[in-house]
Formats: sequence, C-alpha cells, structure tokens
Amino acid sequence: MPLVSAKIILDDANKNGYAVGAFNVNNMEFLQAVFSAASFEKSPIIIAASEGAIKYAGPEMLHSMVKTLSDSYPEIPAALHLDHGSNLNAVMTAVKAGFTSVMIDASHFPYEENLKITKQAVSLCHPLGISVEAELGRLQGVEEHVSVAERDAVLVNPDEAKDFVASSGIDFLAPAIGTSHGAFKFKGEAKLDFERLKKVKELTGIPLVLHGASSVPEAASKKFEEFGGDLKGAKGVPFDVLKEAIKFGINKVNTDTDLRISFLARVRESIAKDKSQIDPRKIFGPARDYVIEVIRERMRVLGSSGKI
Ligand code: TD4
Ligand code: CA
Ligand code: ZN
Repeated sequence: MPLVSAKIILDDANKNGYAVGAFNVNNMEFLQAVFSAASFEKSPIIIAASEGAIKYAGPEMLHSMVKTLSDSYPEIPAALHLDHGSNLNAVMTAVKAGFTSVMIDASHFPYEENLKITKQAVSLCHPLGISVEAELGRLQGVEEHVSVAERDAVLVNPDEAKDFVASSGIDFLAPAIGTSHGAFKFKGEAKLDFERLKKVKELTGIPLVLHGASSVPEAASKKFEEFGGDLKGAKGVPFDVLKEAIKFGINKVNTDTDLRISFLARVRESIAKDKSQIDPRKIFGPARDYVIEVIRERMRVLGSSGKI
C-alpha cells in the first residue's frame, strides 16, 4: 500500500475509540520490528522520525526504507510522520523526502506565535495531502501538590485548544496533560490531568496525541538492569492509565523509550552471555525480535490490534 497520511489512520481511531502507536525509529532494525509487529497484530502504524533521527539516518534513507517495507506489507496502513519538527525548514525537508505527516512543534512560543507557525505548516502540507499535528502546553510532569496557577502555566488550556484547532486547521493535537519524554516520568504515582483531556476532546472533537506515553515495561527494565544497566527510579505510564487516556480521547500514542529500553536490554543480555561474539547480527537480531514482542503487547493495549 502507498504510505497514507496519519489523518486517515487517526480519523478511524477517533471514530471507533482506539489508539494507534506512533513508534520512533532511527535505523533498519526498529523499522523492521514495527512492520513485523503490525503484520502479526493486523494493526495500522505510524512511523515517527525526530529531527535527530533524520540527522542520524538521512531523510531519504528513512523514507526509502519505510517505502520498501510498506511495499512488502501492502495490507498495513502506514504513515511516515515527522516528530517534533521545530521549524518550517524541518517540515520542508520531511515533505521533500516523501513523509506523509508532520508535527510542527512551536509550543514553547507564546500562543499567537505558535498559531502563526502552525498555520504556515498547514498551508504547506494540506495541499499535498500531508497531515499536520501541533502541540499546546509543555511536556513535563506536574506534581500533585502544585498550585492551579502553576498547572495552568504548563498544561494545555482547553479554551485555547478550541480556538487553536478552529483557527489553524490542524488534523490532530497534542495537549500537554502531565507526561514527559524519557524513562523518568513520575516521582510517585502516574497521574495525568484527565479533566483537561476530556474538555479538550469535547471542545475540539479531533484525534488527540499523547506524547511521552512509554510505559517502561517491567520485564524489559529488569533485563536492562540484570545485565549491568541502571534505570533506578524509572517510571512510565502504566497500561491501565494509557487505556483510560484512550477512553477520554487519545488516538495516537507516542512510543520511543520502550523500544530503546527493550532493544538495549536484549543487546546487553547477548553481550553479557557471549563475550566472544563478534557478529553484530547475532546481537541485533534477537534484540529486534524482543522489540517486536514489546510493540505487539502495546498494540493490544492500545486497541489497534485487529483493526485491518
Ligand atoms: O515524541 N516522542 C518521541 C521523542 C523522540 C526524541 O528523539 P530524539 O532523541 O532524536 O530527539 C515521544 O513522545 C516519546 O515518548 P516516550 O515516552 O517514549 O519517551
Ligand atoms: Ca513542545
Ligand atoms: Zn514527543
């Protein structure tokens, strides 16, 4: 199947109350893992590439690998999405390379500036059938005891979200509701601001995106530590919290950290157990298989399994 825009994938998820994983990739092994998992689970997929990934692998290299895989799995609806594009140049680079979806992330600017840059990305992408995601608020954890004013300064403002979506014409929105990137998301219990999420959904109706959504699964983290790694204090978004977020309107679940941890946990295991191994395929192959299992489990949690 030719690559599709993420809007096509997410509109169906929004209509039917499930979420699709956006899996970050930087190289061939992770890409193969995402497509294999999707094939086993019969799930649509969004392949996410950050500016860092594009710098590491090259935009055309990423696009041609995704295209090749998508041609070999014609039954899987797949989008290639720029993650956290920080300016219009980054968007242009992705568009030129054949990406079918972009995120323009100007959420650190004041509201009007964010809106202005986002509108420019929409005018660039929509005529080409490329979908656009934008972000409101800042991605960071918010402790339970902080004041309302402090929460308001960091998290999405639902009224602003309503205006932003109507004025910009974006296809899906990432509202900050208390998650953050990486393996250390919460000091205590994982708490997201579901009241805000519900309001944003009510007022916009479009597909919503959860960034920083990795769960830091226990088995992979344990393996990582068992073979010499250190993830002390790591905590992700537990599966039941993810499911609740999906119930309240999340349709795209960004996942990078879980893939990083699981791949490297398995690399650590192989290296520790076979100290004379010099064939990288013997190290990366099993790690790729392990990532497939972690992605499959996630697809089942998100409800995207069986949707094709
Ligand atoms: O948007 N993302 C992925 C962020 C990728 C960052 O890549 P670089 O290191 O190249 O900048 C997420 O929301 C993922 O959240 P997670 O919980 O998996 O960290
Ligand atoms: Ca941002
Ligand atoms: Zn993100």
